[in-house]
Amino acid sequence: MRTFVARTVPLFLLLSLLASCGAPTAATPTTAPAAPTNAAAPSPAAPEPTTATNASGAAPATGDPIPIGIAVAQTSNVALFGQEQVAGAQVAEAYFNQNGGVNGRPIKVVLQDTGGDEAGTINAFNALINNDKVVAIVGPTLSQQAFAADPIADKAGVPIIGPSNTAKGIPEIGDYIARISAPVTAVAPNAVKAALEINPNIKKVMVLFAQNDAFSKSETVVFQHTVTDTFKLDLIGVQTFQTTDTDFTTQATNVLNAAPDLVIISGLAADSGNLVKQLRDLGYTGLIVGGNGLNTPNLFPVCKAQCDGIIVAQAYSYQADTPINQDFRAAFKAKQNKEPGQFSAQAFTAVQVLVEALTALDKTKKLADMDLAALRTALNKQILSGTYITPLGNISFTPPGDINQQQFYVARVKMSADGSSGAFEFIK
Ligand code: 1QQ
Repeated sequence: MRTFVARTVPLFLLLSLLASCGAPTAATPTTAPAAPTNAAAPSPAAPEPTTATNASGAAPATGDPIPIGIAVAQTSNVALFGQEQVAGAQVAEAYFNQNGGVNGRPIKVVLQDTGGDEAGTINAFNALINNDKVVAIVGPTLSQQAFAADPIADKAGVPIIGPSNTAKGIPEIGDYIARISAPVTAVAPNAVKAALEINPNIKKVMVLFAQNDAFSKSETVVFQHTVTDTFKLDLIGVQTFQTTDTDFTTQATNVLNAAPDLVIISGLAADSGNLVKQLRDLGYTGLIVGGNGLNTPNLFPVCKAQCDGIIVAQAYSYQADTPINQDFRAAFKAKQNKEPGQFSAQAFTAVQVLVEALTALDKTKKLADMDLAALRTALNKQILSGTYITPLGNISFTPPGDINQQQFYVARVKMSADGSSGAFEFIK
């Protein structure tokens, strides 16, 4: 059976169809099994056949699944981000398969754990490329890992979509490397601007960054430039740490002695969370801007109540009022019981780009008629030429493979008084 899928079925449409059919309201959106089989029985909430074939309808995908690699950190401290990415990719798999997959054929996300370092990423890439024979890879989690592993995929002619690699120079690694994670230059300055709106009296700024991490080094350059050149503030000190550090007494003491009005941190979640906690414990009361490494709710158990008030720029808001985001948000909440964060939305978007590029490609050149190498090359070209309506907004790619994205946000961490729960509250 071949089903032509013009568009995916927005969940709100499905829900209103169900309501008009008199079916029970689907409070819990149905999700397809990871890899539907040919025996796929219609799910209880599936629309009647007459409505399933309407202009925007599609039957759940069936047949031989198309393997898409997901190489992110499922273990180590970097899994604070990677867990969110796995969740986003799995929601995408279920959602797009439920909505017709790739012209009726399902996708299958194949997970390979990179761990937190470069060697693990290279192993994961090699396994996906050579053993799992994926058509493309979504990954890795860190820019630090991407600089080591992406050249291997590029050489093998396997398209990479970086879901969270924001350092300068990622798309330039090679022709097969693209990203849907907006670069630090596009995102980071928004947080400094928001801090100045909260406290227009900010004069003295102190910057800290993880010197063993490529993203943190790239982001701090942007933050420092924003402080001195864009806003003409006084950069009174720059301090370094390691992503493996747990004791930040030296840095926190130096900050307290310098008495800045604003502290800006570029690091990963565990280290930055501990740094924030120790800064607050020692008595720092000024504003704190965190970079992309503080952009996960998995930060909250690290600094607990002391996370309160951290300002973080975002490339995604779960409140974005578009049909695809409403669908994603509902599907994510049904599965995870919480609002999706940026890393989940970006992983979903990376899978979406692949599904839509594969769908477009299959219409011009049958996927089944290409060998794997030809398919990977044609897919890479297709990825770069498309435009996509995603939870991140309407996106496309620059010729080197960087994302064109319009909309950015700023959030502030709001913690409960006892520090047991928290949320990103959007202020822009
Ligand atoms: C990078 C990042 C990290 C914070 C992603 C988790 O932006 O490594 O580029």
